[in-house]
Amino acid sequence: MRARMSIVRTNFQVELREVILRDRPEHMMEVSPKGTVPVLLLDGGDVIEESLEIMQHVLELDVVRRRTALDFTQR
Ligand SMILES: N[C@@H](CCC(=O)N[C@@H](CS)C(=O)NCC(=O)O)C(=O)O
Repeated sequence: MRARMSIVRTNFQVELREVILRDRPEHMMEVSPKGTVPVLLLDGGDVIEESLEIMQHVLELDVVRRRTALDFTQR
């Protein structure tokens, strides 16, 4: 839930896939053999498998994005 909340809060675009845990999709198991949710597959192929780490990653990206926007408005 916290991972999803951070994504909603920051408005990052993701492709959200609901998973039925008793019938895990093959692709999910390929990228994350651990088989737990949430799991975030990044554009570059890296995988984040812990909700706390997903949240931290998303919030850090948001800080960078905000700083960049601020720099731009100050020019
Ligand atoms: N520490 C993990 C826990 C993840 C976790 O246990 N997720 C549950 C669903 S909420 C799960 O995938 N369970 C797999 C199972 O029950 O087989 C995190 O916060 O990301």
